[in-house]
Amino acid sequence: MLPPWLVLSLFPLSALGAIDRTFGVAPDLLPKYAPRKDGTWNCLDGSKEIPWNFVNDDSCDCPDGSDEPGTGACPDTYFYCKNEGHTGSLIPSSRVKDGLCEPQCCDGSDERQGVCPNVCQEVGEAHRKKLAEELKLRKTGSKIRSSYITYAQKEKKRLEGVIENNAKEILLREKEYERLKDIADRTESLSAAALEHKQQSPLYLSLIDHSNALKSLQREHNKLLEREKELSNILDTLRTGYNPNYQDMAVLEAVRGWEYIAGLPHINDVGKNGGDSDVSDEEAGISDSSENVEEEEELEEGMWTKEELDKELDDLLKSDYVSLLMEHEEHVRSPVEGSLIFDIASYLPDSVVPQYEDFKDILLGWMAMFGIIREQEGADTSRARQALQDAENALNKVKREKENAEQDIQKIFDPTMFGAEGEWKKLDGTCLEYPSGDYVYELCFFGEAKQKPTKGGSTFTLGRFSSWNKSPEVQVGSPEYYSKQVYDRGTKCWNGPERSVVLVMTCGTENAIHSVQELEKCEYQFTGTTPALCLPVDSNGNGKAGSREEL
Ligand code: MAN
Repeated sequence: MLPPWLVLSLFPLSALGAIDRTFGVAPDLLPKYAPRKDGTWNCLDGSKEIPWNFVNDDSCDCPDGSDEPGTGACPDTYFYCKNEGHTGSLIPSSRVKDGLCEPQCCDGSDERQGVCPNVCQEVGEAHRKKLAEELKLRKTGSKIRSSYITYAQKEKKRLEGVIENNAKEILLREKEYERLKDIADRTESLSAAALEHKQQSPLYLSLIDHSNALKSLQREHNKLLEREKELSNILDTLRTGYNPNYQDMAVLEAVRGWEYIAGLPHINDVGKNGGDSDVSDEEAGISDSSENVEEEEELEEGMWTKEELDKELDDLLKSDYVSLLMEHEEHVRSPVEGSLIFDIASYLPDSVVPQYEDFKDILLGWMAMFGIIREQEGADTSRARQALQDAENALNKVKREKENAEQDIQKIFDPTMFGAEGEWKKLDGTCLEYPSGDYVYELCFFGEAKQKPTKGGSTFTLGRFSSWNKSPEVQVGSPEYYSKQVYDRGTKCWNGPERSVVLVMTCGTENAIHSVQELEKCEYQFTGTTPALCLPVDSNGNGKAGSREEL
């Protein structure tokens, strides 16, 4: 015979008729489910006092239904399943004792005894396994994400370097631009006659003579080089091809002489050691004969080396001598027009020079009109202008580069672009593909999405990156914000909207698209994974604030 205490513990209270008044109460409300000393209890909304034994008696007494947490007798309330071995959950009271096993109540407590089995151990186990796998994925993914952040920081440093160099280059190029502008302005303000006069300067004429002489020397030098090459070939052929048995002293002398000049071994000694009668060009030292004789000679100060001559002489000969003449003028501050009227400016304070120049132009205009002086003819300014234009283009190019680098830096840590930590910058321009049906879908992060037919036909643009998750309730910079990207303004659909894509992403160790669906006509949804969404996991295995579990 079993002792009475054991009999009691083998049967649930309800089976014995004893009612558990706190059955179905969520843990946070448990402290409120206790009777007063006089055996009464207040409904949770405080609207009514009822006897404690009215709680869970399967009859609804409280207006807020709080007296029936475990029976489902009151509508619009919630029942709490403890789900021991897994995690507890709330279900609507309407689903209590409806004869159906709720997946949220794995312990079967929402139904009468014996209706639903308690499967919480298995469900809990599977759930914990899934969580562990997800955690592992998050850990691996977050390491990749960290490398993305490091990349963004390096990219920032690189761009800062670009900006610094550009700033220096801009200063230099601005000076160069001013210098060339001055030359171009001065060239333009010269009359053709005045320019002709200047070009009669002995210094200029001598410079032109030097230039012409250099050009002629260069031409003669090139001819001689050609000639030397041909002669070397003839002598090389003679050296390797003559017959020493004929004892022709004139030939031998010529061969010996050539070998001395070209720094070659005597041909009869070549190949003796190997005993091979066929002498290759390499063995005979023919291929580099010209270099053998070159000895390092000391150059006088300012003289050019052979390499400099090869590389820089052409550029020197292309110099704009008229511009040089103008610069020379500026340098020595010689009179501009050979008349006091053109010279006065150099004696005036800077502040009155502009007014003086205006006055001078008007005066010269009048003098030309009355035939006192000849009308100014445009000097040949095209080269000076071209040089100025080139300098301006080069300056603008560096300025644009600097501006772009500045904008790029801004974007790297902009939460509406590459994230507050710059974690998305690494993916800028990374393209993913996904084949589906008759198309291959392509999406380049922060660029363009495309639909490329595999059986011919034209590719459709599905849109360009326009924003992250646009929902007004989603906070900028939150993980949910970065879980969606919108690409819009694609090719217009026949009788429909412009094509667009919403890319829905979750944390994963790879950047990949996993599905493509056309939810509405020409409105596509891509799903995918990326490490950029794998937030770091702390030592307790939890994500940082705002991680996926907390969404
Ligand atoms: C093309 C594709 C389809 C789209 C139709 C709409 O065939 O872009 O995805 O539904 O056009 O006409």
